[in-house]
Amino acid sequence: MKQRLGFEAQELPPEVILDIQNTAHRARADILTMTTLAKSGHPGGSMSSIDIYATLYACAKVFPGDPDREDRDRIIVSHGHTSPGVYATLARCGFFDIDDAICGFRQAWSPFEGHIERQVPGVEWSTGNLGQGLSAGCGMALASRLTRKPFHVFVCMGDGEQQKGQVSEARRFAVKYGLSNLTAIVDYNGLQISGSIRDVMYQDIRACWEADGWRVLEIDGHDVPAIYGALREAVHAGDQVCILARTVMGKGVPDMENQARYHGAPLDEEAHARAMTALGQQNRLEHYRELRTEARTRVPDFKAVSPQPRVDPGPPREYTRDNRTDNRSAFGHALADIGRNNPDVPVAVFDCDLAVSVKTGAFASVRPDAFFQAGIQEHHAAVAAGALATQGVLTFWADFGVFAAAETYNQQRLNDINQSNLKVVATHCGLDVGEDGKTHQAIDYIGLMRNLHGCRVIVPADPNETDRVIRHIATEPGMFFVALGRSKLDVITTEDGRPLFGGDYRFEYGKLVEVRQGLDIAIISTGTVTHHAVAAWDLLRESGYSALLYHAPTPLLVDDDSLIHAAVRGVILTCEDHNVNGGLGTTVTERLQQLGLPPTVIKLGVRGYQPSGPSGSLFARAEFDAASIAETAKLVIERPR
Ligand SMILES: Cc1ncc(C[n+]2csc(CCOP(=O)(O)OP(=O)(O)O)c2C)c(N)n1
Repeated sequence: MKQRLGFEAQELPPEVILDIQNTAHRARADILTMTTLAKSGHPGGSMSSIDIYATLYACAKVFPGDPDREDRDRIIVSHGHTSPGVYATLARCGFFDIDDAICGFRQAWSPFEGHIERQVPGVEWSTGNLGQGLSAGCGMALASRLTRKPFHVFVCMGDGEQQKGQVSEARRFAVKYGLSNLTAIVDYNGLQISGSIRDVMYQDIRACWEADGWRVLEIDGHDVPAIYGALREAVHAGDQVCILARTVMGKGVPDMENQARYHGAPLDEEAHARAMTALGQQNRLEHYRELRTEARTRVPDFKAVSPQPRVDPGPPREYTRDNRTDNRSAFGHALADIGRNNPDVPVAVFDCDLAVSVKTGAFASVRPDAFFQAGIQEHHAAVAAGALATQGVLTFWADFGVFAAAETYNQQRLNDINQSNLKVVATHCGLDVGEDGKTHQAIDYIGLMRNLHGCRVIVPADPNETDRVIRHIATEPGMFFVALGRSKLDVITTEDGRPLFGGDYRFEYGKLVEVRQGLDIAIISTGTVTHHAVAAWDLLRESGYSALLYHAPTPLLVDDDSLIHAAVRGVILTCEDHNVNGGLGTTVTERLQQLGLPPTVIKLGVRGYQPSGPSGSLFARAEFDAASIAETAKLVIERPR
């Protein structure tokens, strides 16, 4: 199919309309062959969306020969299960060979996964978990503004998908920030897996979009000139437009039309043959079955890119005994410094109605245009920020730990899958949240984030380390989760009173930091608990014992040299303001096992939800305050071995 590159023309010339219609027609056969060959997939919605896809990919500014061109329009398909339709259209537009898509669909050796994947040229965002695409679209629409690269963002969605709450979060955000370069297109086929969208969960889709401030255009979603006309109007409008495209599930094959069962079921081979006849297309099932073995050897070699801009982190701030503060304030100051030092670099900070507590206010004053208040819409904020962070914008999202991890775990998982460079800064983590009580105790974030293969977790000890960590992650591509507590803290010092994380200290991911030396036992602590571990070390010394104390800022990775040095003491005490399962203690135990080292690990940490109260008393209750650490260490040292 020929590319049009833009929506300038008032109308499409007849030969272009015919070209698009032919593409959609051939793509229908591709969809059916792909799904029948794979014996799975979602043909019904693919066929209702296909005229939209064919028109959109033909006319938007996308470049099959250069899929990552910076000024391309972004097309996000939020109902990622319509992958057969997306792959067929992209192939027919020249992004890759249709044979590869048909043969490789849902095969482990190929990128053509069951739900669309960013590794496929032309796919902007991996989706499948419904309801997230519009948020990703908001992030990309913001990227256009912040990077000053004019492009349009189109988000295709299902109608059943409209039931997800995150869709309305994204709608409101788009209106608030005037994202007129964002257009939504809903495939309004009236069906979802369990039947009619009316019966499954009634919703007045048009009214919902309008209530949130969008203008709605209703069209026949199989009429190419009408689709073009609506897209053209939306692209040139100065407001947010949603195109409700009335379609028919399974469109084109009479046996499939309006049948919810074909939402997620392929045709069997006989029905496939009948469908090819109905479509007037050659039945090439056998051909493709044979081609599969050969196709396996020519998987397209394409890697999605997620650029992160270079920033000058600026000189670190140094906190001393005289300026006692909390880690979150140190984060806020470092963030404001980065914003101030890099006026020409696209940066963004997202907040969910907690700026005062998470300390992003200073940044907001320095760079008001780069500060995005998403309201109490964490699912949306996580994805919008995550998508923005794949587009050359240094992006931070700060929130309470309980919302940044547990509340939005699936969104973070998709950010990870999409190779986002998002920097999540989670404050009020652990029992250090204090008086807020159980619902606000983020005591599982290390355990959760350890499942994300690309996300690095950092838990700094004091304001100096926090400052260095924030400047470090601003210069490092990739996704980070930085966990901070709530309390005001003294600066951790060396034995002779110098700030431990000041001077020429350089943060290094995975490296344990030696805080104190000693022989009788090794203590490894993370985050703010290191303060208590230092105090415990003093108590032990008063009792005539000596402990080796390491601080572990990266609880998912501990370096072997330090671990071996600790292991020589025979017993390692791990201390963390986190569930004892899944946190630092787990990492240490596992690594020792892998190294074949015998020492006993005693894990101090959270063993159950705690009540609300001052964090010091909660630490004592959970038995990882200074006195408890020292007491446990003494018992272990004095135990006959
Ligand atoms: C968050 C989430 N919940 C459930 C599913 C499982 N699921 C896949 S498709 C689908 C129905 C989608 O309906 P619709 O958006 O109307 O798409 P269509 O049936 O038109 O293809 C469901 C529930 C999912 N993928 N994501």
